[in-house]
This record gives sequence, structure tokens and C-alpha cells, in this order.
Amino acid sequence: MERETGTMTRIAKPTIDVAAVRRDFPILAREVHGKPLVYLDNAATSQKPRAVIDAVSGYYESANANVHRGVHTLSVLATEMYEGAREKTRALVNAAETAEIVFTRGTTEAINLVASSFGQARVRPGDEVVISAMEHHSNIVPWQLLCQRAGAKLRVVPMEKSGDLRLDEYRKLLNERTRIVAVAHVCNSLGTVNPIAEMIAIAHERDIPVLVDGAQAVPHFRADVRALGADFYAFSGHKMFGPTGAGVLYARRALLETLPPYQGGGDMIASVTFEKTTYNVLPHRFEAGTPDIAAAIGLGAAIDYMDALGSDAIEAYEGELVAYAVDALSSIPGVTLVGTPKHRVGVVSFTIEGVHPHDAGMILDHEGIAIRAGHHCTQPVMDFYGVPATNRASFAFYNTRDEVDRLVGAIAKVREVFKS
Ligand code: C6P
Repeated sequence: MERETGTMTRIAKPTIDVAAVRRDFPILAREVHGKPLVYLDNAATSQKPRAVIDAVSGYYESANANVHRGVHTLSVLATEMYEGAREKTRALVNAAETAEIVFTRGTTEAINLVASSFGQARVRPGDEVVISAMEHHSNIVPWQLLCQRAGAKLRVVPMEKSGDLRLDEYRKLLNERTRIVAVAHVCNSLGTVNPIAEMIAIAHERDIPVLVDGAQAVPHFRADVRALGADFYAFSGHKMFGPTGAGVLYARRALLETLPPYQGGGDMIASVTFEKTTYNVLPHRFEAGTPDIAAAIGLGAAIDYMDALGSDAIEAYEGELVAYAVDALSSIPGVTLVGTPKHRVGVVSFTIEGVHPHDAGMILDHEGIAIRAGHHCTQPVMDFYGVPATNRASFAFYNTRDEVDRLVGAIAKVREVFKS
């Protein structure tokens, strides 16, 4: 936003009108146990603005039909809406063409697709797959299954106590047997933002493709797949204010073209006889069966919503809020932050002395505060820190400093309960 001041043009800092934004999310007005809801479990799933809810119900009310199959008006309309969402998704991540955007159920399915298809095409006995110590189970287990099937080896990039990856060790792990690197852009239990562009450049020196798990990145900042150099980029719509049921696999066309189909069924074929099947063009070859049409349309509306706020404004607002939360939580006696990464977004994990996270989570719920307590589907991260679980507060652009203050006040209550 530019403002004329005399002869000088000042660039105003992008901001978010959080009160107005909160009115766009109907659920934020509700109470839990008689207290105003403080929703700090955004890394598990974010809340949905009215625009997304309306896009989903609008589709069912006025355009419901299957896509790519009918000549009738509703099917044409549904196809336009579904493919329109694909174009919005392409623009969001700056993919070169919509053929590179495969809709999946979520990040998990996107990673399984690559582990299965890429694995079948490229991974042989004795080969290696590199992941990192801070991966979500969704970016561990599919590769483990692949390695078991193919007779390949899983190698793991270690991390520092701070929750930063050891890039020196990463370099050493890559070799002529490495077939793929799969790594999180942002760690869901620590909030670490990994130096993905650098990690991709290092892998590409050896012609090794990289899959980035962007599930916890896209809700907070813009990920430009071409600027990053990513070969595959996976994310979930429901963590970025869209509905559950629609996720995304970005894949570079040159690579996607070489992969065998993932699932067989309707829409992924060009022709079928009992002797032979030929396959549809990209991206449909990787979308067997009726997709979650409404969810994809809802994801398109979520992208529009985030675009209207502006990624600079989202980043600036959340950056300040999370810094405030880190300061506030780390100054509570008995509270220890788990992970102090150099660059963090969205997530603060912590333990409270003498209180199991599940107990803390339940007491906080009675105060109307939703956090996640558990291993966050990152059990190896918990093992690394020697804890069974953590409390995790995770933020979105509709959260406020007042909500952080309520969390801090409620943690004091938790400590009181356990003292007595
Ligand atoms: N993390 C959390 O509370 P799905 O379930 O497919 O939408 O996303 C899986 C996934 C993959 N990678 C990362 C980095 C993630 O954070 C998640 C989901 C949620 O942290 C639910 S376990």
C-alpha cells in the first residue's frame, strides 16, 4: 500500500484488521464451556471463513454434478468450478501449468502417491531415500513402506537441540545411491522453517529430486515452487482455511510424465480394453475416480481469501504474534519451550513442569482454549527431546495477543491445580 506524503512516497507496512477478519470466521464467535473460544490448534486444521463455507454450499445448491463426464449444463459448470480451483492453486504456488497440479485428499495422499509411483519407477535394491529427523509420520511411513518393498535404505538427516537441521550432515548423506530427498518445509511440532531452497540446490548438484512437505508452510507464507526449485510439493487444503478432503501435489511435468499411475479407475484413462489401457493426460492420469469436487472448490475460495489479505500482511502479522507468544510462554516459571529454531512460523511447543500435556490440554479446554497435546504425529521428534508428548499452541492470522494472554493466564491455573 503506497501513501503520498508531500513529495515523499512512503511504503506502509502491510497489516491485518484482525477484528474484521475474525468476523469472517463464524466459529470464532462461539463459546466452549461457557468461555469465548480461543482456537490455537491451527496446525491440526484451521477454521474456515464464511466465503469458503458459502463456496461449498453454493456448489451443492446450484451446480452439483460430476466433473469431466457430462455434456449437461451442471456437469459443465461443476467442471469449470473444479478446474478453476486448479488454476487458482497453480497461481498460488507459481507452477508453470495446471497439468502440474494434482488434487489429492491431502498431504498424506500426495506423499503416498510419490512414494508409490516414483518408488516403482526409480527405487531399486540398495538405493537410498533421505528424509529428516523432524518429519511428520506422513513423510516417514510411506518411504519406510517403499524401502521395505524395494529393498532400499532410509537415511535420516539429524537435527540440533534447537530444532534446526544439520546441513553439514545432510550434505554427507547424499551419494550416488540417493534416489530422492523428502523433507518438511515447516516442522509441525517445532515450527522450524527449513532452508528448503538451499537443501534443494544441494540435492540438485547430484541430480537428486526433492519432495517438499509444505503442509505447515502454505497457511503462513507463499511457497513459490519454481523459485524454490521443488520437484514435488505437497500440502493440505484444510490447514489453509479450505475444507477437508482436498490436498495438492505439485509435480514438475518432466518428472510427472515419467511416473506410472498411482490408482486405477475412472477419469485417469484414455481408453480401456481387457487387453490394454492407455492413460489420460496430466494431471488427470493421477486423479482416479470422482474427486472431492466441493472441497477443491472450497480450496479455491480459501486461496482467494488469503490473496485478499495478502501474504505480506499475513507474514508480518503472524511473525509479531508468534514472537509475542514465544516471549510470553518462555517467561512462565516451569514452562520449557521445546525447540528454539532460528526461523519459526506458526507453532510453539512447550512442556509444563510436573504436568502431563494431556492433563494440561483438558484443563485448558475447560477455559475455552484449544491446543493440541500429544506427539503431533512426530514420535521421533518426541524421542529426540526425551518427552512422551508436548503442548502445542499453533497460530493463524485471526489469533490475537489477547488470546495469547488468556493462554498464559490459563497455564498459571494449570500449575495451581497441580501444586495443590
Ligand atoms: N499435521 C498436526 O496436528 P493431512 O493429514 O494429510 O492433511 O496432513 C498430514 C501432515 C503432513 N505433514 C505435516 C508437516 C503435517 O503437519 C501434517 C498434518 C497435523 O500437526 C495433523 S497430525
